[in-house]
Amino acid sequence: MDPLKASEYGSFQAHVHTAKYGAWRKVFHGIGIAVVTLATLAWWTSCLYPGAHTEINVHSEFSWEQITPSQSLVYHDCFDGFQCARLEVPMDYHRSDGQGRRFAIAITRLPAKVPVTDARYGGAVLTNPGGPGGSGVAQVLVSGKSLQKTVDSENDPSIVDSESASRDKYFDIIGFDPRGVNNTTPGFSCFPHLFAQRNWELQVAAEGTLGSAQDAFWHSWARASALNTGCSANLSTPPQDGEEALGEHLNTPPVARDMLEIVERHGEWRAEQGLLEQRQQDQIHGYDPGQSIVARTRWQRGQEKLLYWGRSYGTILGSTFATMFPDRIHRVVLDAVVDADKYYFGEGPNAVEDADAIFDQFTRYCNEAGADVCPFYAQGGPAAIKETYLALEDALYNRSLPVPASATRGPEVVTWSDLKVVLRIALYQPLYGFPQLAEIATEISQQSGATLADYKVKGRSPSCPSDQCLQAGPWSAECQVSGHNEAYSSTAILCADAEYLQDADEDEFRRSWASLQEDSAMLGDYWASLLMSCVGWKVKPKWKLTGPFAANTSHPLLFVSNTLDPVTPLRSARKMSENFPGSVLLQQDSEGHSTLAAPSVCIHKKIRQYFQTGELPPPGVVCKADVKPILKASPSAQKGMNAEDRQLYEALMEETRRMAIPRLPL
Ligand SMILES: *[C@@H]1O[C@H](CO)[C@@H](O)[C@H](O)[C@H]1NC(C)=O
Ligand SMILES: *[C@@H]1O[C@H](CO)[C@@H](O)[C@H](O)[C@H]1NC(C)=O
Ligand SMILES: *[C@@H]1O[C@H](CO)[C@@H](O)[C@H](O)[C@H]1NC(C)=O
Ligand SMILES: CC(=O)N[C@H]1CO[C@H](CO)[C@@H](O)[C@@H]1O
Repeated sequence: MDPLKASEYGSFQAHVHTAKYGAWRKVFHGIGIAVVTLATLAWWTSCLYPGAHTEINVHSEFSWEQITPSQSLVYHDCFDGFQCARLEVPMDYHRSDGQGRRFAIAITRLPAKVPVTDARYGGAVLTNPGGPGGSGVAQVLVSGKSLQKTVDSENDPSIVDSESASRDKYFDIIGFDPRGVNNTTPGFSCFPHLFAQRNWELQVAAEGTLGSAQDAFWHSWARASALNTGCSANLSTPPQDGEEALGEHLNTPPVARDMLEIVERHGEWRAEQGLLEQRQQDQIHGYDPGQSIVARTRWQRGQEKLLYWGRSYGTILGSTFATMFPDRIHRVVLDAVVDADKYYFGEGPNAVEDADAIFDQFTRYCNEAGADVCPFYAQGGPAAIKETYLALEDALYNRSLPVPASATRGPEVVTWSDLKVVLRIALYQPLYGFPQLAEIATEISQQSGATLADYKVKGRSPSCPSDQCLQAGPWSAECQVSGHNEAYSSTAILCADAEYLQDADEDEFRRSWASLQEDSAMLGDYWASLLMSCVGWKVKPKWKLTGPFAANTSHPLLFVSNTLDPVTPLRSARKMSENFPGSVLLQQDSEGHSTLAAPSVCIHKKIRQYFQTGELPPPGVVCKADVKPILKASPSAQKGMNAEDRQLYEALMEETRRMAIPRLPL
């Protein structure tokens, strides 16, 4: 398991606005306050109103159970301005009798700014936020508007002239929860109830991550075995003889097939809307002999094509789809590109090969910014800063830091593993994480762990079992709270995709761990802990691909990656692009994970161009990021911006702030 998930530190922003140092803090000021309120609320809500349904109903009337799953897309208003549907798909697409268990895929649509019947309607862009195990529904709720801002025409859709009608495109954004994730049913849990899960997680965190101590290896190994043996046994047991076992159908290829189903059903739905609109127009204006609305909304049955934007693990989903259905590609953006051979089969260089270079950037920026802005500044240049940091890690390794109780929390101990979490966030999201690392490392070097302790505590979410759960008993449906098993969904999907990880024995594991440590002193232990999360997992997926992940697609893919990415190195993007002839790799010159690491108007305008016209940038284009971590936004970058670019920049900056804490590995 990932022993110290970032989610346990979910509300670090809370402290940012009270921090003592540096100009960077202003950038995050606004969101800091919002998160304090949320974190406090969540704590009380979970103990006063146990169970997700109560929590959701406090805020809105909508709950997914209100929707009856169906084999066509039937949308219902939900979440204030969105539409939701539950699409029934077979668990096993290869089952020939048409019987068997089914998933109800949860789908949320942010409607396009024009009706689907409008000539300027561009289609539905499916998204995946990464993970594995990330919720596309949550992504659209949180980031849908920002994604739409990038892909949509920058022109105001309310102004229509003949030129705009043939030029400007506006898109739906559709997020879905993959099998095993969040609102898609049936779900699963590895624990009898949430209370047991939280207790487990506290112990995992207290024991420390791989590399944190001599005995950490066996602690982690034993925990992985205990968790996975039971959980995978549950997942590979069908509810009745002859029925499908959930765990055998959670891997990526069937999810790609689900995407095709969504795309087809969207075509069907669009055609229905077209027919209704045509009838209405005919009534008002007289019969249109050309039936132009029907014509342009027609369902191209069996030929509907995909529009997609996937990040990180979402690029695995995208390249898997492109391999399986190469003639169904219309627009596909793969952002923070994972090497499919490495992910599925463990073949090729380590994912973390560039991670330490990002840490080196931290020392450079900190040095350049100076002591006024970067509290961790040390005289002697970047090398001195690095040395100071490594010495700090070493000191913490043998001596955790005691942190006495404060007005808001109990006593805590701050450990080497805790600092490693802060470091990981810094490497994934430098814009936010570098300043945080500088602040916390400085405090620790002054023998204070208060900020880090606050951070740990605020990220925890204790949970009392609900009355219904207590009555129905452990493992009952009443004790399952959807949306709380993200980390375990992640494991279930990863271990089914990367079957080779299930079989690794101790020696093999120690070898790959050593190789990861060699490639990255900063992130090697963390990555090894992910690989270890499949120890004892025993579920064989039913539908799997052997590769290669490569194809000639009906429209070329657009790959996007950062110059330095901690877990999806540029090298992977180059390789994947070679596997898909005609595709282009667009490079964002920044450090961090995915385009969310830093705003780049240049990148997003290229992505917009691709969605608007299908046109790819020429090979070799490198776009600058508009902001550098620790150093402030480069004034020259923004000076050249017109009003529209400026707006896009603000939206991207907002998005970067929102995504400041990566919860899942990919
Ligand atoms: C921690 O303590 C052990 C045992 O005393 C010692 O061998 C090791 O070098 C120490 N590690 C660090 C990083 O100081
Ligand atoms: C699950 O989906 C709900 C919306 O139904 C969303 O509010 C929540 O954040 C999602 N949970 C996760 C862990 O993504
Ligand atoms: C793509 O098409 C070319 C030309 O027909 C062929 O040589 C190549 O093997 C194809 N690539 C893939 C990945 O299918
Ligand atoms: C849903 C399910 O199958 N739960 C089972 C998981 O494993 C425990 C412990 O073996 C069983 O008691 C549950 O019924």
